Amino acid sequence: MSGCASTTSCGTSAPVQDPEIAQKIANHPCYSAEAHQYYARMHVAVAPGCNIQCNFCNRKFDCANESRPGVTSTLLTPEDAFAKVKLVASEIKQMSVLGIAGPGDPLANPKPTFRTMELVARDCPDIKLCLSTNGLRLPEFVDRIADLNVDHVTITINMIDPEVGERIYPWITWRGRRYTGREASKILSEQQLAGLAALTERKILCKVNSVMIPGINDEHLVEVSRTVKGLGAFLHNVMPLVSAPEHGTHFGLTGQRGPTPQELKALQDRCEQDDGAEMNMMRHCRQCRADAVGLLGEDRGDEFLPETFRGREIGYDLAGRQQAHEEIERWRTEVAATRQTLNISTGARTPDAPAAEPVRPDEVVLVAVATKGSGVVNQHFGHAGEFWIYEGGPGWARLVQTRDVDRYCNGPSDCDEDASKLDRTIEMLSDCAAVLCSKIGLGPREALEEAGIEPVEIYDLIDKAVAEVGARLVTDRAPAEVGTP
Ligand code: CLF
Ligand code: SF4
Repeated sequence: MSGCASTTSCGTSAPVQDPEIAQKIANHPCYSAEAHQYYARMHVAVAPGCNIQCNFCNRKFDCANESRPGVTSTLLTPEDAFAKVKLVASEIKQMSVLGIAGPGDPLANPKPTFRTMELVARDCPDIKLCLSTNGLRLPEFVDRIADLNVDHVTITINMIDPEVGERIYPWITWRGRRYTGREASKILSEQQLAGLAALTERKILCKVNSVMIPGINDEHLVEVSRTVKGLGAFLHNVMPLVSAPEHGTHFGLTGQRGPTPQELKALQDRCEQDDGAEMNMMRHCRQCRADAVGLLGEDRGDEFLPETFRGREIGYDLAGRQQAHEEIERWRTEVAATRQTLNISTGARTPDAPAAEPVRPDEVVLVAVATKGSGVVNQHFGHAGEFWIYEGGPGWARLVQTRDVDRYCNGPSDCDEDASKLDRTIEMLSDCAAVLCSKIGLGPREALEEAGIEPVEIYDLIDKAVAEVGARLVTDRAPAEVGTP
């Protein structure tokens, strides 16, 4: 599990000692940062409508409470979605979770949402069901969710104070009436919190998503974190507002900016520190689209267009999937054993080491990693579309963020030539002490060095490489340069 900045606790502190919870998160890529290196999710876009209006949303696009703004998913019927799930399950065997996250609000479209889940639950017993909602209608569907064995529910809670809420939500539609202003936010908040409490009472694992909107709810989100933790939420995912005029949203058109990666990390750190909410924080969200397919950092949706599954008879290879998962688990066990031998902590109490108490060293540096997954530094610097940002230090390798960049190299013809892309990548990594990648060209190597970021060519386990390079850099650097990044 991702996420701790405090010295003693982590993204999965007390709750993961419960074996039942450890089991639930073990192969869920969003609820466990470690699992997201190995397991994939898929979404099916079966829920078009929404019952509220967020100022960061334009209905032409997917729900921005769970998705990257500005992308539009193709809508499916439950039957088509079911066929797609079976096809993806046989092609991408590490796909372990089906999420319904839009493109509107799943619970504003209960029929297609639950029909899809019923079909999948019937024929695909090893797929976890996951749901993401704005929460307005959550209390009325809690029993249905429990009956379907939906084990993971995400509720987007951007405020608990209607005064803050009225700057985010212009209106809601509830029980056939439209509400505006503070009254709208009051109803929304009450419903969200009541739904959360009812779910956690039934031992359904809940994650809360919050969109960080600087100047509107950024300070307030620590209080949100504290409140949802009190109601039993397992994980808090603070995501950055992504706001551009071309998205046509209220915030985009009025110039409301999103946070920088550094501002986002600072808020996430506050939420989990002792003087904040001491909440488990998710650090590896990719704000994926409502029809996303694949590992969190990738989107293989183009391989599964409707013509590949519509009207086809598709079987379900349960035995083949189980075998693939067993292989993944064997590799994870090996990686965990290496960590243990080298005495490296990822800051998490993992299911395989539930009793370990992670202790963050006093001095750490940030290290960026280029990876295609599987726990290994295995990507060329120029091929990376994102970097994973780790805290590295003696015996410490903790994932704290992922950052998108423009792929620098798109093949031999334009590799190492786009200086502006390289400049932007270096700016994005400016607070990192080193970049770990399997290969790097001369141009970017020199540019990184000039910016004071050490390029390290390496092909090894991420945790091992981050801890080793981090330990060396902490020792090499002057005391004034290290500390909490
Ligand atoms: Fe999908 Fe969401 Fe379930 Fe994950 S996504 S419904 S909990 S299976 Fe994950 Fe994607 Fe972030 Fe969501 S990375 S946007 S948190
Ligand atoms: Fe848009 Fe999602 Fe908000 Fe509905 S809940 S208005 S779909 S961002």
